[in-house]
Amino acid sequence: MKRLILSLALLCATSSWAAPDWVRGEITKLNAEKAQVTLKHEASMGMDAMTMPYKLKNASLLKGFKPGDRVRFTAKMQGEQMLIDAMEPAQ
Ligand SMILES: [Cu+2]
Repeated sequence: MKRLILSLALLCATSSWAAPDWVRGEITKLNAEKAQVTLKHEASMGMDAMTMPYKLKNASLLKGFKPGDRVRFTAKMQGEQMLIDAMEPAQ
């Protein structure tokens, strides 16, 4: 499972991620204790639409969100994984 998560993260690590841009998605799972969120994101910046887990820069970014919420977020590579540094409600 860890291997799968890692390869998904690397799949996202295209050069276009160097300049963070807002991506739209929907929360499918969240875990405040682990500062982790699973997002079903749209096709964007060379990535296909997919559902994948992300680490958050700060667990407080999850405040007020629940599964099913539509959000937009920015993320960048931090070591071997994607790290969300901003997330906000979206229509
Ligand atoms: Cu992805």
